[in-house]
Amino acid sequence: MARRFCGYRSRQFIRFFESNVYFTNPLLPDSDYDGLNDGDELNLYDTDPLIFDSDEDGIFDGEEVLVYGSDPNLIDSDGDQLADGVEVKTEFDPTKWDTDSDGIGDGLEFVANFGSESSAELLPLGFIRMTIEWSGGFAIITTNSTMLSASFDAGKQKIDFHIKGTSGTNAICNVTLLSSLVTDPNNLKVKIDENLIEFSTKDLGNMILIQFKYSHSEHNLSVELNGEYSQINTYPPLLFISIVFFAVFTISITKRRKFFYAKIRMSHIFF
Ligand SMILES: [Ca+2]
Ligand SMILES: [Ca+2]
Ligand SMILES: [Ca+2]
Ligand SMILES: [Ca+2]
Repeated sequence: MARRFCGYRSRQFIRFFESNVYFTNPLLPDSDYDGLNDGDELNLYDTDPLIFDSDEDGIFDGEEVLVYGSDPNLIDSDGDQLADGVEVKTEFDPTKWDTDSDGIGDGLEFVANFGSESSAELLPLGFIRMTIEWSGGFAIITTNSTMLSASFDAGKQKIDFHIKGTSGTNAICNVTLLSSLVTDPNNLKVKIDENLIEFSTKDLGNMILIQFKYSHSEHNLSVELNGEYSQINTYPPLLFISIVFFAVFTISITKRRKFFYAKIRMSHIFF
């Protein structure tokens, strides 16, 4: 009876302590639902039991400790200049400075894959927002896919990116661009592995939003803005007009010649 009383008192004490000192929920083992118990967060990992991502790098404390082995209190666990969350969504190891052991750090590899002016941040629900820049423009790509590379082809006026994700799962991608980069929205094309797919656009004033969906596996995506594709579209009408003009001109000359020769022959007959 005394033990039960002590147990009851100690539970009351712990609940009081949780509610008034740590402000955790005394009725929940994991107040912030990040996969780590409140006690372990306080005593083992020194993380905040009320914040699911203590270092704000985009990965829950529980995932950092139990899945990736990264430091839940450090944005960049391996010191390679890439935040742990960005590493996970760009297929680097957040615990290795040089994931593929080729002597080039992940930070530099990231620049090689996405360009020196690119940046990335992790958003809720496993989305990544990547900004790639080039001379005269930029694109913001937001997707739940893992991004492996992205670049802008100035000659073909298209953005290419290589993505992957768990096979069969649904993927969403939004690409936001300056409207001035798109001469005619009707010339926009979105391709997945060189096949055209449906997309929608939204006018955001000086920006245009291009949205499309696909099913995950590993894909090459491209968003074609204008460039050679608009030229190809405008070339056939110009060619057609040129051919018609040439045909009319040739017929006209031929008729004139015939008329001229006929006139000569007629003049021979009459004179
Ligand atoms: Ca927790
Ligand atoms: Ca974190
Ligand atoms: Ca890192
Ligand atoms: Ca490397």
